[in-house]
Amino acid sequence: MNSPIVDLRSDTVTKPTPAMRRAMYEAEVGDDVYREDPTVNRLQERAAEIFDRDAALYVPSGTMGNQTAIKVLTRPGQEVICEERAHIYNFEMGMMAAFSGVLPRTICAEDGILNWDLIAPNVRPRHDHRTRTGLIELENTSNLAGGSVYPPQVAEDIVERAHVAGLPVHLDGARIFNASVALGRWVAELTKNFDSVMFCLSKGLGAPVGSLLVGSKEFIEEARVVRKMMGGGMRQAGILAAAGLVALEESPKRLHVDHENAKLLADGLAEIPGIKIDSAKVVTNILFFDVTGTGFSAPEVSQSLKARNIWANPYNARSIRMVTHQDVDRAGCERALQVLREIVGVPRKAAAN
Ligand code: TLP
Repeated sequence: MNSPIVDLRSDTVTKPTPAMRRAMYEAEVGDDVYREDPTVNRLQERAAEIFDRDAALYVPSGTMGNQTAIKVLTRPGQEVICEERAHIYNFEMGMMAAFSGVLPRTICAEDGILNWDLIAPNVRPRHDHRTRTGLIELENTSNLAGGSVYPPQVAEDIVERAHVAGLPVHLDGARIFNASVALGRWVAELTKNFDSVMFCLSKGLGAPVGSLLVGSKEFIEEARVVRKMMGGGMRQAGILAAAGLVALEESPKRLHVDHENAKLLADGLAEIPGIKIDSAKVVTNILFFDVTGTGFSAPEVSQSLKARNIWANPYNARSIRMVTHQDVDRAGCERALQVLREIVGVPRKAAAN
């Protein structure tokens, strides 16, 4: 008999829980472009309350949330400072250039964690010859840096100094609840002075669709216009928002389990000959490991894993990403480790079968 699939490709792959499906079935709906969907309104009010902000806006995806914020907070021809592994730069299809007419100015930082000393030399004030900085963007947790978490004082310091320099700061908080659980701090504390915050319901929180932008009333009103420009006015979206409400209330309580499972994977991987990972750096639900020392490429290992129902994507020729979430349990992670040991423990030819 085939073992069940253990899908470690991303926390985006989760299926709605029975409670979410029930809430979706029972959701009261209306036309959200007229602001008449009571369930969307409730989700937005609840998000604003949890983040201790004036207002929130439901958007179909994290990408739309980030790009909406960039559009509202910048003018064409400006630069956006971000870490070189930032999702807005690498995975949002060049949209900051295509839609907002801005350029990324990327900075490489250890573990994806920027600080003001790294940012300051890259800030370009108004000048007769040089492109001007319009926005600073942080990502917490940092996806491509393996789910790393901003120390709260470092993020606070960046925001404070950016504001002194007259610059807004946007937070890609797709996984801010993972940061909150890892640090034992409320999301409102971790995000308090950012000009805009995007967080996802459809990553670790497990909802099928949707993200939220939170910020001031003025920011959210502008964001509403931009969402409509992008075709993000979703009409009877309460059907989706209902699952989001369940995710927002219930899922943060269980994220520590995903972090424990990621740690279990990281510790197990660190013991497999040829695999390189610093398991001390795995503090949330994402990990990357280098397979070069096994003699196999990352795509080869990924293919062999898939043949045994363990799904994990190669990030490049050398490394593989694994992400834990509500639909993988400890037993699944143990099986992933066992299969990996078998794959890299056999001679190169046999393992490719
Ligand atoms: N991340 C996805 C892929 O796009 C890489 C994943 O599988 O991790 N910000 C961050 C930090 C993200 O990781 C993601 C999605 C987004 C924004 C965009 O969210 P969606 O997919 O809802 O547009």
